[in-house]
This record gives sequence, structure tokens and C-alpha cells, in this order.
Amino acid sequence: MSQEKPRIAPYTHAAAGWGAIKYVALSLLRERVNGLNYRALFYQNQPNGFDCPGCAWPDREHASTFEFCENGVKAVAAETTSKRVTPEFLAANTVEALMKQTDFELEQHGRLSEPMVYDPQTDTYRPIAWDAAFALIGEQLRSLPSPDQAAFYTSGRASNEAAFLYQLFARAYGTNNFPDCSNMCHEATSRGLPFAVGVGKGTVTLQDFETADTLLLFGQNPATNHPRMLGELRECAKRGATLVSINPLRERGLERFTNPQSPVEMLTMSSTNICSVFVQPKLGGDFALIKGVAKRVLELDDEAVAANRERVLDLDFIASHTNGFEAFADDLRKEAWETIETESGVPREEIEGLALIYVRGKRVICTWGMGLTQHKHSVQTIQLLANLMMMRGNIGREGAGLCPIRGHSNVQGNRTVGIEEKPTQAFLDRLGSVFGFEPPREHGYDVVESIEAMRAGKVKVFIALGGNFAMASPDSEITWDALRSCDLTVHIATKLNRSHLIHGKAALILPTLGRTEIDMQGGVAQGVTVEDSVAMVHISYGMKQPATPALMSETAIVANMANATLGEDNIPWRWYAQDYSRIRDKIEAVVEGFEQYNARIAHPGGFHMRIAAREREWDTASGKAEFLVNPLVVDTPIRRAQARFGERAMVLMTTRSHDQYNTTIYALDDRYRGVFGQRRVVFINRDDLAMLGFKAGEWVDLTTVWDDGVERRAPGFLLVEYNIPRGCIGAYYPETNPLVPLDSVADVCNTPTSKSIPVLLHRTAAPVERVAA
Ligand SMILES: Nc1nc2c(c(=O)[nH]1)N[C@H]1C(S)=C(S)[C@@H](COP(=O)(O)OP(=O)(O)OC[C@H]3O[C@@H](n4cnc5c(=O)[nH]c(N)nc54)[C@H](O)[C@@H]3O)O[C@H]1N2
Ligand SMILES: Nc1nc2c(c(=O)[nH]1)N[C@H]1C(S)=C(S)[C@@H](COP(=O)(O)OP(=O)(O)OC[C@H]3O[C@@H](n4cnc5c(=O)[nH]c(N)nc54)[C@H](O)[C@@H]3O)O[C@H]1N2
Ligand SMILES: [Mo]
Repeated sequence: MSQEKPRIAPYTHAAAGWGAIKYVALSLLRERVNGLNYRALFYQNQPNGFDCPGCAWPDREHASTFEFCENGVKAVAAETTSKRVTPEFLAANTVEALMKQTDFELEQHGRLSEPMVYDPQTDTYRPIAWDAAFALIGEQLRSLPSPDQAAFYTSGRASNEAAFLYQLFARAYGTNNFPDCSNMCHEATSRGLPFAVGVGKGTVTLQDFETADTLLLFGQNPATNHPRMLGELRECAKRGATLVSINPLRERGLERFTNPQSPVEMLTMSSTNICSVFVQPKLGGDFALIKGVAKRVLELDDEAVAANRERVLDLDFIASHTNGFEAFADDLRKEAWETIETESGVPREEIEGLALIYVRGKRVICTWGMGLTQHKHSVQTIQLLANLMMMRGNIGREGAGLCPIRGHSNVQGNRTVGIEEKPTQAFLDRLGSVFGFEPPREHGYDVVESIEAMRAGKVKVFIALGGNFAMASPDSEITWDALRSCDLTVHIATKLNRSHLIHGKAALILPTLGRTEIDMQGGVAQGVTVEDSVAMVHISYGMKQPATPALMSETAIVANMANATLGEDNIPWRWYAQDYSRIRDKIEAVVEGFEQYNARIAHPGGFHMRIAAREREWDTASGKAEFLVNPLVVDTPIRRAQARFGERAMVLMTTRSHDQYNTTIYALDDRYRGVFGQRRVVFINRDDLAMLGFKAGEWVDLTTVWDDGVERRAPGFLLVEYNIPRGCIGAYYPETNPLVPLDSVADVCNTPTSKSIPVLLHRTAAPVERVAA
């Protein structure tokens, strides 16, 4: 598959279907999977099985027959591979040599097998006993002049139990420095929505998808990133619901879909059309677009009043549940259509068409992904989307609501149980009183602030519970320097990745169990709990023997780090790690919504965390949902770049290919976008190719237009003509992270603006290996 010759060939089939099945067969073969893996797959998202480590999309009651998902299969195959990173392998390969390998190659070495410590004499990692590793961590942390010189990163796969113990450890130690993957992902959702509707989560459940008649899908690519969601969308489409994709790219996966679970569709080679309408704003144009739709809704309401027809606005909802509608309406009336059209890149007729679809919908769900959250004005855009939904009372009733689509399988749960650099005082009060200590009150560092603090010598110890910080973070060179300036870096991980190679003066790699593996503590197999994108909490049990006997669970690693640092006089860390139900009891005592936690997760499918907004209760300062007014800003980094370079300055989005999971590269294809055997491509509009004097198939370097005098260059990308708006280009992450300036962040939430970077394209020669091939 990936080893095939690089080529570009547009995809003409439906998404999923036989292509997905073929991929699965190949990925199982490639990972030299044995019989156990089929068993592992079978138990994925089953009542007594493990939660899929793939994504945070919910399951139907966890009780359906095997839910087939290509994404899940890839994640499980990657975790259950029979290949191992052994001490011999690491002794034979210096860090310098490993740095020359691609991320794809690093991934291929398999599972980490033993705890390892960096040896500067030989520039290799060598084995270390668990106790010695924990002692090293304890010594380093205790020797810091201030606990705020340590940062505790989390990637969203950690279970509630591991994450809760981890934040307790860091706070008992004395800091709120919790950079996490959310800071780079749905932070705009988590920070923006509470001011609007009182909660930073979605308001729908899976059942709402059964009765929704209109779905607006903003900026996400479910065929690749949430394949099980596609099954749900297909059911909606079959029922006759109207589905609209709002995305600069016309993602193939949203056009047609063959359900691998439907034998009839598979055999007859038929497929269901998913989206009937495609709106293609320019990158970052959603704010203006949504404003236009809202403005048109208001106009339609005015017309209804004039013609004495039924009102378009939900006046009852607005009157009894919201504040600020008049100011919002004034703002909409003042906005000129011309500005809306220019800034969104969508013609007025299309915006009016979208408004008509919206108002015809009796039950509207809107979903969104990274296409909305990774821009300068993401928070404002999401608040505006909430306003649009509130205009017609589309929140807190059946079949309608807000639905942010989360990434990592437990990223939402991590926040719920306290992975949060800006905790509320109420949370800290409860934590302190339950465990008998005074937690730190100052806000801690997020991802971007942690990198800045490392650079400034203010953070000296960096600990990562999962993830690949060096590759996921922006401004790679600066981030790497920051990590290298640390005294100690610690990575709790399942597989080797580049973050392990970009290390501090001292460095540890601590190998841990994956979701699929049996977690024995005190002679009893432990389950861990996770919260999905729609706030369902359920338990997950591993099914497979651990990859090696030396692995330790994340929860046990955290408990041992805490014990080595703080001792057990106040908190019996290892006693908690002996039986995870003890941790759940404490989560219940500290975090609202976990009443009878242990009893309720015993129920198949788990339980739903209460979302007040779903019941039209608003946890805002005023007790009402708020129409927040945000101006349309035209002075953006992109505009400033265009002022200097004219239309040659393009906006770059960094996005995922089909065969990757964030920084993990499974293979080199992006099937639905027609890219095979390669990743260094850039998607560009035909007219922009002509304007720049380039041809598809030529090669370019990309440089960022920024004003700090730093040259940011990503070399060697193949130009691919694509259906993308003019002035916009797309390329894959993480290859393009060196282009994202550290201080190019979203207002309010500090998320790197990975989907809107001003860049220039420079002609370059084809790479040597491509010329030779
Ligand atoms: N197979 C696989 N599954 C995954 C992941 C993975 O890497 N691989 N990652 C997981 C994680 S952590 C996450 S957060 C999710 C990410 O899942 P998505 O949210 O789908 O993330 P991206 O692939 O970055 O794609 C974003 C989509 O937004 C569009 N877009 C870009 N800019 C804009 C814009 O300005 N406006 C609009 N309207 N659209 C825009 C792009 O064209 C693309 O279709 O997936 C999760 N699931
Ligand atoms: N330019 C650009 N940058 C981005 C994005 C983008 O769209 N564009 N997207 C952002 C987003 S949405 C996110 S969420 C972040 C992702 O940032 P991260 O979450 O930090 O990155 P991942 O690639 O998901 O982490 C993969 C690593 O996690 C480890 N791992 C896997 N499973 C487990 C497990 O069960 N336990 C433990 N302890 N470790 C495990 C493995 O070692 C693997 O190498 O990247 C962000 N960065
Ligand atoms: Mo994410």
C-alpha cells in the first residue's frame, strides 16, 4: 500500500466500503497480527471490551454488534503490533541516527518494551529499573526551587483514573502547569461556549441524530477522522435529513459512503449520498459566513412580520432563555453584505440559500471540528454559531443542538477530571478538602506558554502522559530548542516517537499499557473509564496480554512518580493504583456529575454526564444563554501578509491525511483525496497555479510571512491541483508545523492557528530520490 510508487489519482468511489476492508486486511498483515488481534478487534467498543483508542465518537449503547471502523482497526493494529523496540535496538541506534528516520519509520519499530534512560556518553537509551526511574523523577522534582518549574503534559488518551491521579499529583506537588493536547485542539470550544451556554461541551446525544432533520457540518472530515460518525450521517441522509458540508475542501468522504456494516450496500456496490449541499468558504471565512446566515435569518423574520406569516425567530426561547438579542440583532443589521461576501469568500446567494436550509429545519444539529477551532477568531466563531442556533431555539430540545466533534478518545474526560491549567476555584476547593492539602491557586501554563517558559528557563522538568509534544506543537525548531533546554524530560508512551529523541539533559521513556491490554492490579483485572464526545462515560477492559511483562499501567506509573516525589504520608498513591474503583470514589467526591460512579459504570453503555444546557439550564453568570456580540475583524495576519505580497501571499491549512493518527503515520496514502505513497504535497487551486506561474507536478518550498525576523521554511512539496478556494492551500501536519509561529494563536484560548498561516511558495527542484525514481 504505502510502499507503492508516489502518485496522484483522484478518488472516484464511495467512502468506506471495500476500500476500507482492503485497507484493514493489509494493515493486519503489515503488523504481523496474530489470531489475538482479530479477537481484540471483535471486542472493540463492545459491552465487555475496550474503548476504541481511535476517536471520541460515541457508540450506540456499546451494545451493537461489532462496529466496523477503519480508523479503529488502524489504531488497534498499531497498538497490538508484534514488533518491539528492544534495549538491543536502542543500544544499536544512537539518538542522532534515529533522528534521521521519518516519523513513519519510527512508528514501524513497534511497541516500547522496557523503561529506558538516556545515556549521554553513548547517545543511546539504555534500560533502567522502574524504581531507579521513579527515584530520578522524584529527585529532580524535589530539587526544583519552585513547583512551577515543572510542566505536566497530557494527550487525550489517558483514562479518567490516570488523568485524575496525575492532576492530583501535580497539584499536591504544587503546580497547575497542565499543557494538554486540547490546547491545540478544541480549546476554542471549551473556552468559548461556557460564556454563551454555560458549558464547554456539546449539548446533543446520539439519539438526537435519529430525529434531526438538518445537519450543518462545519470544518471536519469524518470519513477519515471519525468514520463511525459517517454511519450515523448516512442514516440521517437515508431518512431524508438535509446535510450540508461547510468546508473549503469538497471532502470526498462526505459525498458518498458505502457502509461496511451493510451487506446489501457492499454486495450491490451501492452507496448513500451523504451531503446534498457543499458550501466552500475560504479558510477562516466561517465567522463572516455564519454572520451572513444569521443576518439573513433576521431578514427572513422581518419579511415574515411584514407579510404576517409565522415568525422565523423562536421568540419564546429568546425571551425566556437568553440575554442580549437586541444588541446582536443590531450588530447583524449593521454588517454590510459586501464585507460578509469578501470575508467569507461565499457569494450572497449561497449564504441566503444556507439560511433558507437552516430556517426550514425544525431540528438542527451543527457539528464542528478543527476547521473552526484552529484560527485566530475561533472562539468568536463558535460563539456566533451558538447565537445562530439560539435564534431558532435549536439548543436544548430533541434532535437539535451543538455538537463539537472531539479528537482523542478521552480528551473530554481528561478536562472533566481536572486536566486544566485554569481550574475553577470551586474545583480546587473540593480537591483540597477531599485530600487535605492546599492546591496552588495561580493559573498554570498551557502548551504555548509552556514552550515559552521552557525557552526562558522557567520550566526545567517536562513530563508527558502520552502524546508527541515535539511533533504536535507549533514552530518545531523553537519547540525543540525549548525541550532540549530542560533538565529532565519524561515520556510515558506506548510507541517510540520523535519527542523521545528531542530530550532534556536527563531523559526517560516509560513504556505503558495500551487500551487493548489487560491491566492487572492486586491480582484483579482493572477497567478504566472514558468520556466520549457526547458526554457518555463508560468502562473499558483490555483483552490482550501486555506487549511485554515489563510494562506498567499509566495509573501505576503516576502513583509511583507521586510516591517517589511526595511520599505517602498524606495520600496513599499506590493504594489507589491497586484498585481503580478507589480512584473513582474520589473522582465522585471531587467532580460534580459522577454520583454513584462505580455503580453506574457497571451498567452496559455506562451513563450520561449531565449537560445543564441540554435541559435549558444555563450555568452562565446571568443564568441565561448569552447572545455574545463579536465584531468581524479584517486586520488579520493574512491581510497584513497580503498587504506586503499581494495575492502571492496564500493561507495555509495544516490537516490530516487518511493514513495518520495525528503525529502517528500509519502509511503514506490519503485515499479519498487521491494522494498515494507520499505526504509532501500541497493542494492548490488551478487559477492560483496560473497566477503564480506554476504547474501541477512542480515542487515548491513554503515560507511563513511573519514579522519577527525568524525564517520559517518547510522544503519540498509537490503541487497538486485541487478543488479549494483561491488564495487557500492545504498540506499535512506535522510536516508543516515548522511553519506555524508560536505566537500565532487564537484570541482568548491561545490555540495555535494551524488552519490559517500566511505563506509564500517558492519554486524548487524535485527531491533527489524523486528524480532518481
Ligand atoms: N484517522 C484519524 N482519526 C483522527 C485523527 C487522526 O489524525 N487520524 N485525529 C483525531 C483528533 S485529535 C482530532 S482533533 C480529530 C480531527 O478531525 P477533523 O476536525 O476532521 O480535523 P482535520 O483533519 O484537521 O480536518 C479539518 C477539516 O476542516 C477543514 N477546514 C480547514 N480549515 C477550515 C476553515 O477555515 N473552515 C471550515 N469550515 N473548514 C476548514 C479541512 O478541509 C478538513 O476537512 O480527529 C480525530 N480522529
Ligand atoms: N499543525 C498542526 N498541529 C496540530 C494539529 C493540526 O491540525 N495541525 N492538531 C492538533 C491536535 S487536534 C491535537 S489533539 C494534537 C495531538 O497531540 P498529541 O496528543 O501529543 O499527539 P499524538 O500524535 O496523538 O500522540 C501519539 C503518541 O501517543 C503515544 N500513545 C498512544 N497511545 C497511548 C496510550 O494509550 N498511552 C500513552 N501513555 N501513550 C500513548 C504514542 O507514543 C504515540 O506516539 O496535535 C495538534 N497539532
Ligand atoms: Mo485533537
